[in-house]
Order: sequence, then structure tokens, then C-alpha cells
Amino acid sequence: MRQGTVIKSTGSRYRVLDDTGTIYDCTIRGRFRTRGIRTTNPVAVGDHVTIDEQDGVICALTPRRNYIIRRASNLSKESQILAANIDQAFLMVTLKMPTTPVEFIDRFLASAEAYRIPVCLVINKSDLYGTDEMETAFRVKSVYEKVGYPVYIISVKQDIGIDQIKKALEGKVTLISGNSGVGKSSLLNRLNPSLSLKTEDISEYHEQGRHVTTFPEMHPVPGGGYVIDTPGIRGFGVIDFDRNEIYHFFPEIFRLSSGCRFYNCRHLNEPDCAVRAAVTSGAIEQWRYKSYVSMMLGESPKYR
Ligand SMILES: Nc1nc2c(ncn2[C@@H]2O[C@H](COP(=O)(O)OP(=O)(O)OP(=O)(O)O)[C@@H](O)[C@H]2O)c(=O)[nH]1
Ligand SMILES: [Mg+2]
Ligand SMILES: [Zn+2]
Repeated sequence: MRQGTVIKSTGSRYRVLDDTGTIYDCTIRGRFRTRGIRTTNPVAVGDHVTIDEQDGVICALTPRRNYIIRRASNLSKESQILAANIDQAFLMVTLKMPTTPVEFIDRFLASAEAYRIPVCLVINKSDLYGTDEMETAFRVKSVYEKVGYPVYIISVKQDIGIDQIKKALEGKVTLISGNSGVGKSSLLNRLNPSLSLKTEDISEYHEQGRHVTTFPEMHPVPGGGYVIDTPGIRGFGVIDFDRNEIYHFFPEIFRLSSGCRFYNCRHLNEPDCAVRAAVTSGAIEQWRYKSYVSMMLGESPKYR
């Protein structure tokens, strides 16, 4: 028997890394259940497991510290566990080729707040930015840092800002998410060239990536720590929020909400709402509030 961590899961096969650095390809035996949700995969990347290395089977699962899920498909009631036991997430975004909508950032951050997973924003491809885009990048940086999220502006291609990324990854298990084509796999290749992850030119015409990475996979980074590369934007399941709780997941809105006249203020059109007052005064960023309202109204995001 050995203890190990699942570093890859492709349906029925699991790759497990033990603490001596040996890799085992395993299947599972017996029943593993995750309380409360129906999942298509009982064991996920990041899971700590006990394996029988003779038979190549996973025989026990250590309780998870946390996990993130996504719906297996739009129609399905079943969920897929994307990753477990994560210390933090990096959300990689780009202002060009492709352009990440801020609303996507806000939905991702709200989901991460709900999972209590700290997030760093990584704005990549700064080499492509002209003066206007650079200004936007710094504006985005100041808005999100004010809310409490660290923001890094980097260029994997020109090797700018990579040292800060290395430092932030040190000793942690980090999930890397972001829409297709933003450069997640490219960053991981830059950090650990021996990975040779597949990357692909995004189509100039669509300015969209094509989901090159298809299964979440965990990779060691030099200096200690692990990163989990996830498939495209769908990487972080937008969870089904309880409407009345959404404002808990916008930290700056939550902080001000105690000043509202009504304890159950939804911050939409109630009188004496401290949140709307803060939007008017500029203390809360307009686009953050718009994202909040859009989630409150149950609008579905327009991007894929
Ligand atoms: N100009 C520029 N291009 C970059 C940069 N980083 C990555 N790219 C390019 O962007 C394209 C997509 O990169 P990938 O690393 O495959 O993107 P990904 O986020 O892993 O995409 P999926 O696996 O589909 O989710 C590739 O052509 C990369 O060479 C950068 O800093 N600057
Ligand atoms: Mg990729
Ligand atoms: Zn209010």
C-alpha cells in the first residue's frame, strides 16, 4: 500500500504520483461516493489516495479539503469534479487575442469565493498591447487589487513578469484557469520546459482558442508546488448560486452591505442602499456592480 496524489484522470484511468516521485497508472476498485452530488468521476486530480501498487488500483480516498465541480454537460444533472485540494487558483485573462470579458472574470471570482479558493488574476500577452490596452490592463489591475485580488501583468512570449508568477506558485497547489487561447499551457511550458504541453495558435479569424487541453492534469513546478492545467474557460464550473447569497461573493459589496437600510437588501432598487451609493460615488466599480446585477437577474453569460 502507498499514499499518493492523483495527477491525471481520464475517465476510468488514473495516474498517481507517490511521495518518492514514482508514477503509477491505476484503476479504481470499490465504490467511492461524494456526499450530496452525483459525479461522473469519483476520483479527481489532486485527490490524495491509497493505492495497492501491486494491482495498480486505488483503494481509498482521503477526505477532500475542497473541490471544484462543473456540470458534466449542459443537459446533465451529473457533475464532474475538476480538481480537489487546491490552495489557490490563477485566472489567466487577455485583453487581446482573445479578449476576456470582465463579466467572465467576475463570475469566476464569485465562484472561487463560494469555494473559498483564493485567486490571482494573470493578465497575459502584454507584448500585444498598445497604449490603450496597457492603460486598460493597469485599470483592471487597480480595480481588482482594491477588491483584494493580486494581479500580475505578464507576457509569456517575452518572458515578462514570470518571476512573480514563480514566487506565487511556490509550495502550493494552483489551479490554472482561463478561456481557451489565453496561454495557460504556454505559461506552464515556460515554467517547466520538460512538460512540452501542447499549445496551439489561435485562429486569427475567430480570435478564439479551441480547447487544446482536454483533461485537467497536475504538473510539478520547479521550486516546489504543483499546477493544474484545466481545459479552457469551462475550467471552473459556474456554480448554481443561491440568489440571496450572491453578494457574499463580491467582497467589496459584502463589506458595504451592512450600511444598507434593509438587512435583506438585494442592492437592486431598494431605498438607502449603501452599495448603490458606493457605485454612484465610484467606491465600487461600475462593471463589478453590473456583473453582480447580471448574476442576480439570472442572465446566462454570452461567452463560451
Ligand atoms: N503574443 C503572445 N502570444 C502568446 C503568449 N502566451 C501564449 N501565446 C500564444 O497563444 C496561443 C494559445 O496558447 P495556449 O498556451 O495553447 O493557450 P491555452 O490557454 O492553454 O488554451 P487551451 O488549452 O485551449 O485552454 C499560442 O499560439 C501561444 O503561442 C504571450 O505572452 N504573447
Ligand atoms: Mg492549454
Ligand atoms: Zn443594498
